[in-house]
Amino acid sequence: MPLSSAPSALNPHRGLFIALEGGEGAGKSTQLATVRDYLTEQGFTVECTREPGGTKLAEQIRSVLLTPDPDESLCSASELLLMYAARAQLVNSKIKPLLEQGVVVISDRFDLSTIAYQGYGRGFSLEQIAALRQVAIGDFKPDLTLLFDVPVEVGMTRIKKRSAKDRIEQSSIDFFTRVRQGYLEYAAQHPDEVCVLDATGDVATVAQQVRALLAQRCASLRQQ
Ligand code: T5A
Repeated sequence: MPLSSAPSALNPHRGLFIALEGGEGAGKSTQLATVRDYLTEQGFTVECTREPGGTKLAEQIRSVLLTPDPDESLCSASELLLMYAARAQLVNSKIKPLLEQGVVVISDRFDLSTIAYQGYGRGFSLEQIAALRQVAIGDFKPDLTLLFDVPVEVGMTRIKKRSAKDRIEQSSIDFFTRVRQGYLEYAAQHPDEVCVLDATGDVATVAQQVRALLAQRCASLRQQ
């Protein structure tokens, strides 16, 4: 069943776009299943995607972004530009067409990751990021963003058992501390766009918070 929310000024589509955000090991990918299952149970047609990636070409860009290369390091400007190249591809070739069909699209990360990682983390200004965003996706933005927040050390402990870290996961604790600060500052400034969830509890406890939040938000979105 397509979601019956009215087209908004920013997303002139009939579907709904939900982004999941958070630092490394925050549990986004784990909770994506909770969001998908809850909305499917409510009768919505749901598609999941991820960033960077989500289409054949964007997945190729993801590989360039995340695969460590001992011979040549990717400079920060290339990293930023490639994030937006992947995003433009995903939004235009996949997300917008799905929304036009009334599908609910859930993305594991979206534009707020760029503000947190490339902005607060790498040091690009929010004005530089806004200019690139405008080129890549115009005014397109999620209808709802769920920010899974955990202290950096908690997230790092969760991903420690991974055999190999990707290129960005190899960054310093200081970098991830700035990323978390970026997420929390943006959320505090945009409470209508971003819902912050305390993701330090176990998987079941966080899932319970997610379902409660969605129950509340779906009711209000249906009334729009
Ligand atoms: N990036 C991305 C940018 O720099 N700029 C951008 O614009 C974009 C879009 C993507 C990388 O790219 C960067 C950010 C990232 O560094 P990725 O592989 O997609 O790389 O990595 P992440 O999205 O960071 O995925 P992670 O797996 O690291 O984090 P998740 O998805 O938040 O965590 P999840 O669910 O995989 O869980 C991690 C571990 O913790 C356990 C899980 O079982 C798993 O083992 N776990 C819990 N343990 C205890 N309690 C809980 N509540 C738990 N929830 C999960």
